[in-house]
Amino acid sequence: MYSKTRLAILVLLISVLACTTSGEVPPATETAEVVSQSNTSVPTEAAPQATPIVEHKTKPGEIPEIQSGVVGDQDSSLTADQNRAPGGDRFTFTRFERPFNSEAMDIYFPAIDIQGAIFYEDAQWLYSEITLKNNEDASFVLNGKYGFEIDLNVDGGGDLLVLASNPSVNEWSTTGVEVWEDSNNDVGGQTPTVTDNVLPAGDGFETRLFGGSDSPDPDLAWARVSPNDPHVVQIAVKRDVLAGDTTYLVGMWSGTEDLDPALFDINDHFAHEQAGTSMTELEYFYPIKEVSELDNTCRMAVGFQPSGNEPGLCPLPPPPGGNAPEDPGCPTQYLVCQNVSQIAVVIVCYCNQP
Ligand SMILES: [Ca+2]
Ligand SMILES: [Ca+2]
Ligand SMILES: [Ca+2]
Ligand SMILES: [Ca+2]
Repeated sequence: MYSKTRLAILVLLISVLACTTSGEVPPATETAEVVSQSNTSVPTEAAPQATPIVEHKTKPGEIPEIQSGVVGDQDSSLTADQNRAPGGDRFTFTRFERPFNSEAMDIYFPAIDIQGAIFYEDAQWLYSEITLKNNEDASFVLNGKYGFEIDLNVDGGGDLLVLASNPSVNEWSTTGVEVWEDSNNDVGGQTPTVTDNVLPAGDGFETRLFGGSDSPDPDLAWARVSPNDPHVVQIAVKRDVLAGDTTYLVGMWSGTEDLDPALFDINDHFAHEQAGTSMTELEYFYPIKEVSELDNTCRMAVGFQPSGNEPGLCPLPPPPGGNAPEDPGCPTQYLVCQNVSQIAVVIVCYCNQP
């Protein structure tokens, strides 16, 4: 009675440990540049609430050439005219595919429909590059929140959340960028990445490390619209947030109001009946209700070779001639993988589990 579920998954391509070079980023003591947070280089004369000038000492450069991870995600435009997602919305496993309005699901939001993402590292920064749906509409704007969640100790519970709201310019900017931490370790509840039976009263990501007026480091995180593609948002955060860790999981998010640091894990904060689903196959829960206008991806392993059992991990492709490792999110018999690149081995796995 169920139709096919497709989890579009790309797999870690190349693990790049903190790499290279000596001269990429000038030391903080050199040539401090002053950048207004409001992107106005000259304060206007009659601005009663002028944005404070923030002295920035370091900001990200160009995206590194070598990626540390790549992930795909469902394209909900394919079934948007049927007021449903094509797959990938598995609430109990913290997987969302619902770039639609609540209840009616008759408004599709291409600007929050993640198509794929790439993660990069260099000596000073972590970068995510999230591609939203190009709907061939000249009025397209990135008017949502975009970000990534880092699970440092690979236990399934997110530890850091980087969010950028309404990125609008092609220059790196700190405007609208926030970094949140789960200091008391309650994100994920008792069983991280899986809905808890008893909803815990957690406070999600409760500690804001960046984005307020009191940020200790005014250069911690940045975002911009890709200079090459208006459907792509690029976000950078200093790798200082990792506190020296080099092995972690990272997953991507987009959304509007429900992409709220205080609501994590969203599938512990809401019951499935409250949240609904975007998939008509799950008729008891369809349509989406209190959790809407939201999309995310599975998690990439960065800095290590995953075993396949890491919580929230994108399904691994089977080794040549072999079977894929058991994955509770996608039993082996439902895993379909293919190479989608002409120039490299880029394996995409779909989960056809009903
Ligand atoms: Ca998704
Ligand atoms: Ca999507
Ligand atoms: Ca964790
Ligand atoms: Ca917390």
